This record gives sequence, C-alpha cells and structure tokens, in this order.
Amino acid sequence: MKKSLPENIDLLSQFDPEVADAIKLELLRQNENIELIASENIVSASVLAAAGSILTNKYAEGYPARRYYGGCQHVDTIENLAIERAKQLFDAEHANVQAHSGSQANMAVYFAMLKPGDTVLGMNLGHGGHLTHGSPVNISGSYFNFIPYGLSPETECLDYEVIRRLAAEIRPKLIVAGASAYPRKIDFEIFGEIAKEYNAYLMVDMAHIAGLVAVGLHQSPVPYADFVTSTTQKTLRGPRGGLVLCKEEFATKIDKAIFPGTQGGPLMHIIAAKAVCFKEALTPKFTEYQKKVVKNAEMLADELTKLGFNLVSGGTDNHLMLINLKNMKITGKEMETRLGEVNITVNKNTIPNDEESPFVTSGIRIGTPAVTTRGFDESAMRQIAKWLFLGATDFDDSRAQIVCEVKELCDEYPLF
Ligand code: DSN
Repeated sequence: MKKSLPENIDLLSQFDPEVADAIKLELLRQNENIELIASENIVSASVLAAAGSILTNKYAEGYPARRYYGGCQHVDTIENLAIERAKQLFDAEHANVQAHSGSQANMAVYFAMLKPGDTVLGMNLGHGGHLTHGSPVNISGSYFNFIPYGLSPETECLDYEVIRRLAAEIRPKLIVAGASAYPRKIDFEIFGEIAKEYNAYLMVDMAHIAGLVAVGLHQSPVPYADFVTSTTQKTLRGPRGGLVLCKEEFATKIDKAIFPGTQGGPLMHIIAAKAVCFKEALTPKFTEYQKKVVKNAEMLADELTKLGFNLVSGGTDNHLMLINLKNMKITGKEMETRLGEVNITVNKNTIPNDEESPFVTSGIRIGTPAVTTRGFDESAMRQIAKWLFLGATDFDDSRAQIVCEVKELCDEYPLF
C-alpha cells in the first residue's frame, strides 16, 4: 500500500487535481489523526485494490449464473467466492453479499418479511439502536409500526424481561436486535427465545460486532436469528458495504428483496473487496487482531474510569464505549470539537434519556478497531485516556502539548 496508493493518486492528479488534492489531504488527515470513531477502520492494501478495481465497469444484475447481462463469467466467480466465504466465516446457511450497505440489508429484510403497518420491536436510537431500527425519521419508522425498547435505567444494559413483556404486549411480527452504540454483549439466545415464544421473526443487525462474532469473541446470532444483517466496514475491516445471512428457507425471499426488490446492479468491485475481507477474517491473524481490539477497549475503559469519566453501563465488553460527559460539564458536541482540534476524531452521541438534542448530546462514543489496526497498544490507550481527560478539564492549557504528543504517536504508527 505504501507504494501503490500515492502512485494511483499521482495518476489522478494529472487529470483531476481538485479531487486528487482532496484525497491527498484526507490521506494526511487519516495519518495525522487518531481515529476513535467506533464504526470506522482501516482496510488492507488487498481490500483497497479490489475496491478500486476495474470491476466497477461491470453490470451484473441478477445472481451468479442467473444474470440479466452478458460477460458475467468472472464476476460470477467473485460473487460465488464472497458468498461461500461469508457462509464459512459465520457458519450460515445462506448469504447475500449484494446489499450496498447495512441500511440496504435491513430494508431488504423488512421488504421480504413485512407489510406496511406491521408491528416491529426494535432498539431505541437514543439508547444505542440504529436509524433503520424504527427511528421516526427513517423509512423503517414511517412505513412500519416500530415500538422501541431501551436500556434499564438502573443498569444501563438491556433488560430481557422488559423486552419479553413488551413482546407479549404488542405481539410483533419481527424483533430487531443489535445496536450502534451498545458497549455490552447482547444475548441473542434470549432474543431467539422471546421471538419463538411470541411467534415473531428475529433479525439481528450485527454490523458493529461482526468482526468479534467472526472469531468467537461475541456469541453468534446465526443459530438464533432468522436473519442476520451486517455492514462489512466496521470491526470486520472490509469495504463499505452490506451483508445478509439467513436460513435456507428464506434464501429466495431475501435474494429477491435485494434484487430486484430494493436494488439494481450490484457493486462488483465492492463484492470483490468483501470476498477479500472474508478471506482475511478467516485467518488466525484476524483473530489476534480482534483480541487486541477488545483488550485495548478494556484498557481504555479502565483508564477513563480511573480518571473520573462515567461510562454508560460502567464499562465495555466489546470494541466500543459510550462516555456520559455530564459530570465533566461539557456537551458531546463541544468535546468532539475540542478533540478534533488536537487531531483526535470521535463522534458526539446521545446517552440514554439524554436531555440534549442529537446534534448536541451529553456523550461521545469511542472505539478501538481503527487504532488497533494501526498498531496502537496498551500504553497508547493510557495516553489517549489522558488526552481525553485534559480535553474535558484543562483544554486551553494542554491543547498545544496534546497536539505534539498525538503527532509523536501517529508518527510512530504511520498508516502508509
Ligand atoms: N453510522 C454507523 C455508526 O457509526 O455506527 C451505523 O451504521
């Protein structure tokens, strides 16, 4: 990557310097910033090569050996590899690798299994769910009757008895489990039991934890859920894209719901990059990587707690944590801005029952997938915790010093 990336950009510079310059600046930003956004990662040179390949030229509506275009023999090979590797990685009966994104994957399940107005149980966005799990501003919340479940006010964790009672009361056709900002393990077995008890389908959106699931560091939803959706770019460390896994009995319905139901031509370059990502995820090296992601998150959470930060639910079991900043007397928005000024990237995030608007928030969400890919270790976690503390409590006096120290750490672990 060290060689090919700048070369490609130089080629682009000759025709389109405006775009090339912006890419160069973004490359510099990624190199000089500490990436703590929990849903971001840094792909390998192999994934990048596939995603940036000539496969972008090819139309391939349909599925392998059943296409609506000629010339698909090689993209068929690629899509079959991606499907088989996804099935192997997650021990799934069926995989659809064409979803352009996690949102598209979720829409396809809804389109396959629901009618407008059907009742669905999904996690509240404000408590860590996702827009596509029934937020009123999303098509999911406006076409279907989503009833939200949230976190226990005492433990700030999922309360499966409350979810069970809610299911008994509303009798959903579908239950959606999975989250975008939940730092604890999710018991998919219990979700499966609840779904069975009330004759509902279970969909698990494992986008955030897919990498952990792939290596057995988080319980797999596959044995318990009828449908498992995911993105491929988060802990899984692949290209920006989606994935649907399901039981064989739903395979045709899901495939039809993706194409022609909700999408047209598949992105063959991205499907190739997904195939590469799945191959990487099947290696022992990937297991080691995921172990380090979780260890770094644990370390960071401990250090932050020692420094007086309040973590939602008191800590983390996975790759991310949610910091409640109320005791630090700073909003999520202000903290995001301050950290941005010292080259640390985070996102503001609502905390359960947040009194601030989603644009301001009382918290930030941070995660360790990208910094771990970069090679950061436990001593780096200690430094990061210290910088977050100074950012919240003594920003004006420590800003210049943090900038220097962040630069030193980034120089030690260059991206390219
Ligand atoms: N927007 C993603 C995240 O940051 O978690 C979820 O899709």
